[in-house]
Amino acid sequence: MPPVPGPDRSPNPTSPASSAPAMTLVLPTYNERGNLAEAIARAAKVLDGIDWEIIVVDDDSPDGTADLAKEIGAKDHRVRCIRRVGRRGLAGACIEGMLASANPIVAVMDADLQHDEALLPKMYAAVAGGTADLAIGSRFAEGAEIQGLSSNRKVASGIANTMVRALLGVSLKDPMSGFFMVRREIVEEAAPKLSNQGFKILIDLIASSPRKLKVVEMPFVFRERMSGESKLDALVTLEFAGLLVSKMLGGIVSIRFLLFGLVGLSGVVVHLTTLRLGITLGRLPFDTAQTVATFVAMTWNFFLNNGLTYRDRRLKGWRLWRGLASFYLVCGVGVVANVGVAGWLNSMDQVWWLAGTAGALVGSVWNYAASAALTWRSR
Ligand SMILES: Nc1nc2c(ncn2[C@@H]2O[C@H](COP(=O)(O)OP(=O)(O)O)[C@@H](O)[C@H]2O)c(=O)[nH]1
Ligand SMILES: [Mg+2]
Repeated sequence: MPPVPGPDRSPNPTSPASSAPAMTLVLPTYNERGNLAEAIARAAKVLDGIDWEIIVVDDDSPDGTADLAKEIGAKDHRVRCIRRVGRRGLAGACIEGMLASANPIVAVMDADLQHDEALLPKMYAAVAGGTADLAIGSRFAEGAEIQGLSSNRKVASGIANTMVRALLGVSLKDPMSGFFMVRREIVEEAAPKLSNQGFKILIDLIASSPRKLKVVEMPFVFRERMSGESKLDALVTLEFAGLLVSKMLGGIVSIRFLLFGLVGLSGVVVHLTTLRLGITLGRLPFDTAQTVATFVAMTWNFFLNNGLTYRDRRLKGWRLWRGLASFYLVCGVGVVANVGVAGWLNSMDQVWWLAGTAGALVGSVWNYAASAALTWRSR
């Protein structure tokens, strides 16, 4: 019987010829079945001569991207796949992939062939050679180009870029690139502060890093997507605004809490509108109208939080209805806390609006904490 070939590991990491540091390339995927094999083949080709591995981080794509990744991995052990079930999110996927690496250098690249893999060896040379801690594939540096981006997204991207640069005081041309290579140590250091939510990992990494990083930007041509569609939508933009505010506040307040607060404010508007309609149009007595308005607002908050604040853990099917019931329960207790605190402060001769606000704040914090633990607890 012929000997079974071992995993293809070229060059042999134990051979003296390869004292150069090994590199892990993370490919986050969601429904990239049509692109993944080509992306891996192209990366493998340009990385020839470097000791590399690829980690595909797939969020249980319905198109079976993870199966394909594992088929490829069965033939080439340098390719691995993390299949995440019940979770969604690009930033979280990138972090998880990088933290699964044991190599001194890690990189992230889109799997849809929009990023030019030819940049990888240059990034590697900069990071492995010590000229940079972080090498960024830049869509906006001198010589770069973006193919086929709609003019809407060009404008949106430009505005977001300017905002980020101003708010975070970075001078990068493309702080929101999803294509970069970095010493793993830097990711490990920043990891506890990184936000799993949202789309923008690079800017978070830079903002969360405790030290000043040596950064190089390398221009490339951002190609059009080969197959499938973009997962970036309006909600991503909102999440991104949340990330900016959260970072500006020094990371004390999470994106989730900010979004939860935003939803809560919209709930107040819904409550007051319903109350007014109930009294004027419905001719309901105040107490009845108030009860109806409370339930309408709670239901509104629940569905909005489920779609936005917790969209990475969105409840579906029977879990949705169980979640709604637990949310009513949580908010019910929240009202008691709210009224209790407000009444107590008011009775101590505090200003009425201060007492009211403090009560509402305590109620909101309770609602947030309790619904995180009960309604949207991670599975
Ligand atoms: N694991 C994971 N990957 C994602 C998710 N959303 C997007 N991706 C991947 O991230 C990369 C960039 O996403 P894409 O939708 O092309 O963003 P765009 O290029 O900015 O339009 C692609 O490889 C996607 O498959 C997600 O929720 N989870
Ligand atoms: Mg893309």
